[in-house]
Amino acid sequence: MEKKRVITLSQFIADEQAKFPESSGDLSKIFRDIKLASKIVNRDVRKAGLVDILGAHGSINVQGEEVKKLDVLANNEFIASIQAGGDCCALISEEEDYIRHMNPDAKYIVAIDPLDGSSNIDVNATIGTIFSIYRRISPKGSPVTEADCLQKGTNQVAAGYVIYGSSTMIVYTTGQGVNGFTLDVSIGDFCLSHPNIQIPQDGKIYSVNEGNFPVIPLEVREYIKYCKTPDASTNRPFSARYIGSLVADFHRNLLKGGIFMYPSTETAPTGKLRLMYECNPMAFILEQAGGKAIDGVGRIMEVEPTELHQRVPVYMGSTKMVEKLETYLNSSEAAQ
Ligand code: AHM
Ligand code: MG
Repeated sequence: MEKKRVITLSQFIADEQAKFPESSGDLSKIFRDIKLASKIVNRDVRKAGLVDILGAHGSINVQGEEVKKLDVLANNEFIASIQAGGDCCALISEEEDYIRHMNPDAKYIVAIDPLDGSSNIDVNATIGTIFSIYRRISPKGSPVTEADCLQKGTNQVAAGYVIYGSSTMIVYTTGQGVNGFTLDVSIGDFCLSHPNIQIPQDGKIYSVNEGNFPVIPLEVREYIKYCKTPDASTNRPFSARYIGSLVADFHRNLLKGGIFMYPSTETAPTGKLRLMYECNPMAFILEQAGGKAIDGVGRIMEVEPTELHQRVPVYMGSTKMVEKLETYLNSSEAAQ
């Protein structure tokens, strides 16, 4: 039997870059840096359950170093790797209050959520890293400005996530479709396992924190009731699946079809998830995979960012499911 050729992430990126002979290769180098950091974070995540052996956060480990929380550690690893690579002029992170300035002569900006869903670490559930890459607006060599870092999602050059699940994967887009690579630990490399991912146009999974049901908008409550109402012709009731870890919930819905919702609540009128680190990258991936991502009014990627840690309500997934939700969001009956 003919052996299937393994395509590694680095090979894939090199092949893609070769299609654009005028490209500088800087973006590929940022991917190299993200790949390296994600392998280190993967190693640390896999050791998370050994906290009693290796030491709890704040304690001193056998090397005499302070044991850091995994999300702080992940933040440090991604920053160190991207900074050392030298192809990024600034980085913004969910873990940091301010813009981190890097090489002023570089042209790319990275936005990152180094370890999303970190409350799931203690219970051994899937977590992830989410990233997106923008081209700076200001000229190279000048100081990076807030406007460089606060660009609309439509300006993303690339976006992706790393999922630390039963296996570790990188899923990313550069605007030419979405591809997924699984880490083969025996060779220490990510190999193409999910070429050209397309989200099913329709699905029967809805993902939402239903504990918030009484405090979310009436229109969304009505849509959730629709998801639960039996109707054989539309495969209802749908299944509720909610891990509480965006990357895990998103990845499942991307492969199987479904809708993920984090609406506004009475105490969090703009929802919980961050535009720059969570919603925009996922929206870019989804649209590239044939899905849809909205904030309840319009396209997520059209939202004008006003601050680094801005939150937005988000509804995203299979196009037909999001469109069905929109009929509720736009219905005047529900609003009364
Ligand atoms: P985090 O950035 O503090 O980890 O929070 C983000 C996480 C997402 O992964 C997940 O979708 C959401 O919070 C779950 O929130 P909730 O527990 O309110 O349902
Ligand atoms: Mg997060």
